[in-house]
Amino acid sequence: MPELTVIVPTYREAENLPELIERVFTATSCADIKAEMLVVDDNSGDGTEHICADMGKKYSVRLITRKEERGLATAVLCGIRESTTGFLIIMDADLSHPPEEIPNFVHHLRQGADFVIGSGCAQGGSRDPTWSLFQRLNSEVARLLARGLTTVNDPLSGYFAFPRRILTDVPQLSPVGYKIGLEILAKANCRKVVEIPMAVFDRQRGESKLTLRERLLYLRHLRRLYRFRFSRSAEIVQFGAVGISGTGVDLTFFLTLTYLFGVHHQISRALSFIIAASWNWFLNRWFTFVGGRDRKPGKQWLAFLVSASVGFTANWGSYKLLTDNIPYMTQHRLIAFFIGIFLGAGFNYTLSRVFVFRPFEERIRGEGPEVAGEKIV
Ligand SMILES: Nc1nc2c(ncn2[C@@H]2O[C@H](COP(=O)(O)OP(=O)(O)O)[C@@H](O)[C@H]2O)c(=O)[nH]1
Ligand SMILES: [Mg+2]
Repeated sequence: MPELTVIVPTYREAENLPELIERVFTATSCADIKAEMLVVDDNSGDGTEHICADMGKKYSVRLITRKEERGLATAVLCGIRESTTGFLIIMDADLSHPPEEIPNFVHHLRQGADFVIGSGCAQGGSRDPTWSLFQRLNSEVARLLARGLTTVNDPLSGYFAFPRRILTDVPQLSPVGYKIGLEILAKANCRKVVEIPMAVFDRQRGESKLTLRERLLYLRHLRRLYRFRFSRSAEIVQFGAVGISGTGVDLTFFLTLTYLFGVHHQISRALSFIIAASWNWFLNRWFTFVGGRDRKPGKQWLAFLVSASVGFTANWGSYKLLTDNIPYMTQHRLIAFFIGIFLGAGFNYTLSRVFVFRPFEERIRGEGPEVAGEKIV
């Protein structure tokens, strides 16, 4: 029984596969590692089957050809599901991930690591020297954005290994885009994480399969992962950010209507409030609340206007109460102003959360439709 499965997602990698297989098994057998390889191919039609069948005579290579589905993340998930060994390692087929490092990964797994990731960014590693400034910048920003989810230098690497046990308590893996390593790091309880610095090169043969669209999906993926990790605080931060943007809208319309169109200032105040509250409702429906889109828009919009009005009343009312009755506040109106904002936002948030957007508390841990995906273990 092998101890390690090398999962290799492939799409049109026939020209790289023979060398990859040869190098993977040379590396593992030299280090006395019993390994099998699982190639998950999306029906490339480029002779991948023949190569796997041929090399399968000599090495333990298994091919899964997926005919209905395409996509890197789901291919990796399929490989994880189909494998049975205690240790798993995922790598690109394009030889950008040196197979000679596999024994190093296994060494750390045997020492009890929960997650081992190969990194061109860690000290001692290097990335492809031909990268343009834009590519480097892109990678730096992408890594920076993931910082809140993990302490790993380069959680975006596609070369990583872990023991199957860490998936036991993971509710669901459903990466949008392709950063499955980051998904596992963020969702599984990985206490001991090891980074292996290494030289990572771009592919020599074939072309990159990852389109700009998939790279953009990374942002959506990040948002989901932050939501998963920090469900309530992420919600509050998003609600707050939406609120701030709404204040901008409110002010813009108020000034425009009053000074550009000569509308009476009290009427423009009411109008700009409705416009800003509608803006907030829309953004909160789409971004802030997980179950936000479950309800009919019309009724929800009205309900949000009511909750925003209650919030506004609490804001203005507390300001008035404080400045009318407490001499200190009369002298320090700004303090009363911010207390008002705080109370108003608190009312608005609580009402929105309970009555407008999310009636079901159990959605908190991301079991809602937005995060539904494949359950793998
Ligand atoms: N099964 C499968 N593999 C894919 C798909 N897209 C990319 N891959 C494989 O995933 C790995 C990473 O893709 P690659 O094109 O090297 O991305 P890059 O390294 O970011 O340029 C390679 O082994 C690809 O063959 C896909 O849709 N399905
Ligand atoms: Mg690659």
